[in-house]
Amino acid sequence: MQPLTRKTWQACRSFTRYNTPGCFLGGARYCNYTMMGSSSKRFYNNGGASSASRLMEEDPERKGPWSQGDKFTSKLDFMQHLAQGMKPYRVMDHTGSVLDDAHDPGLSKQEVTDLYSKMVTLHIMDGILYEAQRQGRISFYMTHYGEEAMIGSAAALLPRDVVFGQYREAFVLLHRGFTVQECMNQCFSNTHDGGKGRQMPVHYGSAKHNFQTISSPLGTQIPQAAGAAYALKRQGDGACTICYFGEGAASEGDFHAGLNMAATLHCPTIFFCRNNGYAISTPASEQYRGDGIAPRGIGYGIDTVVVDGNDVWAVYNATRAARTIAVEQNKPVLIEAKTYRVGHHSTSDDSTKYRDRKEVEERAQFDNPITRLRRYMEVKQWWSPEDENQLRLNIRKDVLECFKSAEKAPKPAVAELFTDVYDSIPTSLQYQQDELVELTRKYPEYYSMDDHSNGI
Ligand SMILES: Cc1ncc(C[n+]2csc(CCOP(=O)(O)OP(=O)(O)O)c2C)c(N)n1
Ligand SMILES: [Mg+2]
Repeated sequence: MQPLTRKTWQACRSFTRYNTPGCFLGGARYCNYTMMGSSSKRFYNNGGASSASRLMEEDPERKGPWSQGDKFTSKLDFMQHLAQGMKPYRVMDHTGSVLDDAHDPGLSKQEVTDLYSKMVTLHIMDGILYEAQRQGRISFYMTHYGEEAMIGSAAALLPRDVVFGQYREAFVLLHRGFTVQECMNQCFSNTHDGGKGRQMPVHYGSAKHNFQTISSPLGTQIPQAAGAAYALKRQGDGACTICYFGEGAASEGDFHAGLNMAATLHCPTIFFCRNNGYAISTPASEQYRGDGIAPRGIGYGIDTVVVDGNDVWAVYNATRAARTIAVEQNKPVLIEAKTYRVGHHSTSDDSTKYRDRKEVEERAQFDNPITRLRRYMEVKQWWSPEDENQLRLNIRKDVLECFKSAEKAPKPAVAELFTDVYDSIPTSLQYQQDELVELTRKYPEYYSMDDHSNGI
């Protein structure tokens, strides 16, 4: 493991074009982070990591629990706060004005309008599927209201980067070309659903789009993303994993296991925390006492940044810079995107029982991430009210067509319940299948197979 020269170190830090106010604070070795008590500024490069032993090399500065930066003090001082605090990085304010032109990612009009169109699509799809659940046409749904700017993270990745989501990340799929029809098929659990109707709605998955299937237990994706990143590093294709989770999931043990594993094994993972202020009915103020989730990343020696999660460009720039760090230096990065969950947690929740309706209305109105990007386009004179009306009309029409077709499609064959896990079906499972067939034949009035393709 070679200490990088000053020149290379500066190159590594070129991402700190974005460093004020949203610089990635890392481990004690290169951030001026007084709580960690170190002034040394050196990156360590694992030199391309070609062998397993090299992949696991130790930090040469560390001897047992001591680091070279350790200095003794005769002052007994219990630290409670970060010396500098962690200010969220922002590119444009809620009027769509860019604060510092050097941070405008400078995407073309086409690229920006495509991104905007995906945000609006997500919003309209959410509205239609949410209402469909209220009408009993699908069993469950979760909206992304207020969190649409997170699509900026998807735009900053490459298709080969592998996504581990929590459940509120359909924006990545839409950005990668997973169609609205495919979303609808999944939510209706119909025969065209890639998951063969075995998952609850919004538990999407797509091998084609490098999107690992969502699983309901919170936090499971976090160590998985670290492990998969380790494998990607060994493959040497220059890909990383991105792992999305809510601030609530960061209370799970898996969060700590995953971050520590990624830090010590030098895994190219972007940990992306969507801090929307609530874990169902538990507000952030009752979830933790620290300054959000970000300080935990620093505690694990991970480069960390806090961003304004309602600013699509802040999310985009931070994720691009994080990807560079992850892939070029084989290191994990933590991004905490601060936002607000405008919708109910899910269709099983009624948030008026634990928060003021007015609070929600104000947040939705004052700082809507979709409106912010629209204003940015208006400032550039790329967008007019007519464009807006036309776009919304077209999207609504397309989404409703997909909805109708998904609702009409038959459900998967019931026999699919027993496939795809074992190479050949074990006796215990065969017994269950035989029992199911027998019951459905005996009580056809309760177990109609009419909606299923190929019946039982
Ligand atoms: C291990 C586990 N515990 C509890 C739950 C129930 N549960 C589902 S979502 C959720 C809140 C998660 O909040 P957060 O991670 O902040 O994500 P958000 O819904 O805000 O996007 C809880 C407690 C679960 N699914 N898994
Ligand atoms: Mg949350």
